[in-house]
Amino acid sequence: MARSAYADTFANDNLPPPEQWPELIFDLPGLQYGERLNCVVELLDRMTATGHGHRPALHGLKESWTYAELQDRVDRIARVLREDMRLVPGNRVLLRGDNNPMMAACILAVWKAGCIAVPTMPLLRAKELTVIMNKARVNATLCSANLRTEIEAALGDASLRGPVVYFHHDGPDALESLMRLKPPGFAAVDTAAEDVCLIAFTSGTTGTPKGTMHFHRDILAACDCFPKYTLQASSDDVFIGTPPLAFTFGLGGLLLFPMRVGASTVLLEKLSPASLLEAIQHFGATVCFTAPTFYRKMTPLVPGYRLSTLKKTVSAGEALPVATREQWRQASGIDMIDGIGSTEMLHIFISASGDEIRPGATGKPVPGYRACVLDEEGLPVGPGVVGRLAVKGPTGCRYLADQRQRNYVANGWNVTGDAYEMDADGYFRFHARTDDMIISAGYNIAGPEVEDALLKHPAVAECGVVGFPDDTRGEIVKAYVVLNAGFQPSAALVSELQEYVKQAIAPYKYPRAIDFRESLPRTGTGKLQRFLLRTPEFAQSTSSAQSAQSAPRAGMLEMK
Ligand code: 3UK
Repeated sequence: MARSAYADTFANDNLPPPEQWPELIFDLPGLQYGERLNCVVELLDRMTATGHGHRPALHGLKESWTYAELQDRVDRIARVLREDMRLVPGNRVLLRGDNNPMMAACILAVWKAGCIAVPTMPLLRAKELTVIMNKARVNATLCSANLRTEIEAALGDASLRGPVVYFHHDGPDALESLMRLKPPGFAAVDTAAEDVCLIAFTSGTTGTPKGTMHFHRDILAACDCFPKYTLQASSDDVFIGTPPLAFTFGLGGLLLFPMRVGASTVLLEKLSPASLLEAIQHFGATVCFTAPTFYRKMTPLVPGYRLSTLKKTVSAGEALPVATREQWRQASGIDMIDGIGSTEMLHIFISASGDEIRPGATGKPVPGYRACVLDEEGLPVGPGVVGRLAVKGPTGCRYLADQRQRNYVANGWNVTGDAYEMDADGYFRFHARTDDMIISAGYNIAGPEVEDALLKHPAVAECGVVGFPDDTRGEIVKAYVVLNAGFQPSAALVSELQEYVKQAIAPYKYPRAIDFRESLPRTGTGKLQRFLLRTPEFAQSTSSAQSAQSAPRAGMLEMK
């Protein structure tokens, strides 16, 4: 391994032992990287060096920066980190901000300064931040002033976690003020390709969050697979979307991928389905990244906007129901690019675009990756058998000091925890998260398949299907349903929905129980919280759909 540039060896010291790493594959010509690599040199400095500096890079609510302007900000922040905050290469910097140009500049500056970014979701509370700070042994924090309350609560005795600098305010100690005092220019630290630059925490529904460690090389490798081969992005593209930069789905889709091809990206916070459509129209966006439920909510609003620039829409985070794909296509004329990615793999590794799309399947391994389905013994199974999805490629899982590394990596394969099936043509079809499979009277039933069927019914806006304890069957299939405007909960509607599912899929899968709700619990990254749907508390909570019709629906990725 090439010499690390890090004076602080914490990250390298806490990598899993080499025998627990996944196998890494670099068999594409575009994935041959040198031993020394700072990804910001490739993503930013190279753009200005090749005459691209005048082109737009980031658009925010109030400002737009060219590549040259972004580079100037990044260099000044890097100086503040090294010269004022006294950080050394290898130190961890906790980052906290909504999606906006300053947050993006901070992430890039941390990398350019040879430090390690630890981005955190804006919705996290002090308790969760403390866990992250302790696990990643954070040395300093850059935080947007509007999010300072939880940081202050988490820091407690601030001296323990090093200096904290706030941006988006105008005091003399603000990051902006410190930046103004700096001379321009900063030479990127000469990091090794295998120096860790990102510790991305999983949104972990259970247990303590896991820190996934990614190298400078991983950042480029993610850019050189999905965006290049599947998305086929170009420098004229204008990216937009909702996932937070602290979630690798958003970091890649809304910052790294556009920069890798010299495109521009729109970074806006607190987007709603209507304001995202408005922003697509206003900025002339061509590529959109968000999660299935957000597309579902945008679909009925599409006719109110001029979206002629929009060419490609990417859906990830959870399975894309066929009904959502069809309705989106009818409304927008665009064939959705579904893709499965994970924090561990950094980004999307199975997907399809254009003529390769097959509704109901996620797609095929993205060039650079390979995938297979494993049985209980860890052996690959043939087409048509449901088993555990396993992938490998140029990126892979390395948890920061975590025993659970052994659960994710087996025999060099990354095992994502998803139940998948490969068909005879090599397309991968999602069934459920492995631990979300419902077992009813001896049958294995995948909740998402039942959700797919229900979502095609005009009354159904959202739904979540889980197993519910039952004395005779072990579990029964239970559906929580959010109704579209104009539909009321009733016993007749329950029977109608049950009948509807029985007509669409094998009748034994129909939901024996249906409960109407005003909204369903989701994570900040847009995932349905199925584990909450399974709790007795949720089952017993009065259906707000019947008692309080006016309660607002919880917005997916609407950071409110
Ligand atoms: C699920 C999907 C079916 C699947 C992510 C794109 O979601 C991301 O990362 P997370 O670590 O979760 C990973 C898990 O989410 N999933 C994601 N996409 C799909 N299931 N179809 C899909 N298209 O269970 C996976 O194991 O939060 C997604 C890019 C970067 C990401 N981090």
